[in-house]
Amino acid sequence: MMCYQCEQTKGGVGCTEIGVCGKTPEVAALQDLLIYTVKGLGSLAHHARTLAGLEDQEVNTFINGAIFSTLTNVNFADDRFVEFVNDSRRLHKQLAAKLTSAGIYLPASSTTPQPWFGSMPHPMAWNTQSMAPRGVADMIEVGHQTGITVRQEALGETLAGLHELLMYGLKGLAAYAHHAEALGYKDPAVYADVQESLAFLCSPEAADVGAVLDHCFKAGATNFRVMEMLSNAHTSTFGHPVPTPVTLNPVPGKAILVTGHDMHDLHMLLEQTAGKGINVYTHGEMLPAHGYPGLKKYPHLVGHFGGAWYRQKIDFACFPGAIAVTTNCVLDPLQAYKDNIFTINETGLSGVPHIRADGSGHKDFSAIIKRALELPGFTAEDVANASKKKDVMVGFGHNAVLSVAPQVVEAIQTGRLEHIFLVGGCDGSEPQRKYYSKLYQYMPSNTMVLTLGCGKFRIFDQDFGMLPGTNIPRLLDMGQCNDAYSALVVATELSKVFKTDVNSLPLSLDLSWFEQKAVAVLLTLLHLGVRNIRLGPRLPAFLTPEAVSVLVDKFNLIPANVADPAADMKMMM
Ligand code: SF4
Ligand code: SF3
Repeated sequence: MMCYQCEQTKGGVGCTEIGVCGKTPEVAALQDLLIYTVKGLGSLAHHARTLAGLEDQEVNTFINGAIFSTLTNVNFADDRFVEFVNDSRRLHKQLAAKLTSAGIYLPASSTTPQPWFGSMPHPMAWNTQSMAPRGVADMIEVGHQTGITVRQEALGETLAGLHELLMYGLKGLAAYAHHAEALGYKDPAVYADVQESLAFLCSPEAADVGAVLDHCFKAGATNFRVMEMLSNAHTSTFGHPVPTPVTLNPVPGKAILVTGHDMHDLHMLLEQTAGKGINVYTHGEMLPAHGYPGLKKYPHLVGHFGGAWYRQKIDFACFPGAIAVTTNCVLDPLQAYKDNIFTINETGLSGVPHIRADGSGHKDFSAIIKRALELPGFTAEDVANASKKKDVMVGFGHNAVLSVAPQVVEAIQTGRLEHIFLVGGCDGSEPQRKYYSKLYQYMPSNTMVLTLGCGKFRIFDQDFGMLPGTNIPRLLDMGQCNDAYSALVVATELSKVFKTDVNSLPLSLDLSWFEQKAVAVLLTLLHLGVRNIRLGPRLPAFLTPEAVSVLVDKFNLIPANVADPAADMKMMM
């Protein structure tokens, strides 16, 4: 195997024997094969749209979901990938038949093999081969021929890495689009953009560095629209987030812990648990849910339990109830809680029950509820013995922040607010990430910090006090990683007030990245022309020094100085 799609990749180079995340070489091969086959299906869907105006919603939904399943820490179940690959080939044949019956035939050149597929044919040709493998072992063998190393051999490391940059950006945006779709929000242009990029990656044009970079920034543009769509999906369904204190202290009673990003699942679970004497807690990226009026109205959404995703083996092992995993990040479970955990949507773990939606999108969570009722939950004694923690605040989406914008503007104009930091992105277990914890210690008291993503867990329970002379907290959490959209809305509004551009505001972006959603957000920022972004704790392994230098020259992208956060702070001020 060879995988370098996330920040924690082995030695900052690549996971080759087993993933640091726990991904086995077998699952890695199946994921590579899935991406290969989806490139073929995406190409066909792109041709069907452009040549015949043919739109296939089943294919559109499938492509985004399948891509999402290969994100870091989403799915480790080999049987699910076999199913995805078979579905991709089935949908390909189905769509090809529709084209044929419409009298549309693709030119033979559309399936010309590209050198970066090595000994494999063009993915569109493979998808229609009748003798293609069906069993797990066969698929793993073929999957080994579709990995990154083949592209590196044909394209060189820089261009192969840029192909991956585009693919990872697509993974992030497909995941966000899939969340929005769960709430009934879709944009035909987003499917079209994803599939055009998949077709591009199978075309001779993808041998050109400039063309690949253009597609990367185009993916950033698409992701901006997707984050906006997801933000609208959340706020139209659940209302705009409002500042809300959230307790970190459990309460006595049966319990379910909900982790991941999918608020639609949390909502369905809250509906199905209402009146059953079960308390629901958020974990990880689900914390911002407490700020949404349409979710906080449920009295049995009682609080938040645990920290960032990488602590889940500790948090889940001591949670006395059932655990529902809606999206990333999920890790191979410990025996201590394997019987209590359930995966939903694109997530998957071998040997763990998985809950699917029925034809109408409804998910039956009765198995989770049954397990929660079997388990002890928090006893009065547990609660009495637990150390008491202070509440944390959530709910500072763009609506809430813009409602205090006049005070923020006045504070900037009078010098009471000297600088705003946006410290957004992912968290992780590596020691270098202490940089982010330390960075906050050097922030002068006349500064504010906006957080988003699971990176917030570095400081979410610390008291930063109020901005001098105001009733505005210095620490404002804007939400999940996709709420980078909210941060951009606020930055754009501030730049209008000050009649300047975002790059000239007293604002610094210090981003922590881990997985491919963060790659999509980074591409969006670059597409919008945001400069001087700090990125850490390490630069992506898939970008060679040559590729990094392009981004440094064009956008002044700055590697975070993880060894010296004080120096970084000085530079940002
Ligand atoms: Fe390694 Fe990250 Fe790939 Fe997992 S997802 S195999 S940790 S690079
Ligand atoms: Fe975190 Fe997995 Fe990226 Fe959504 S939950 S920010 S790492």
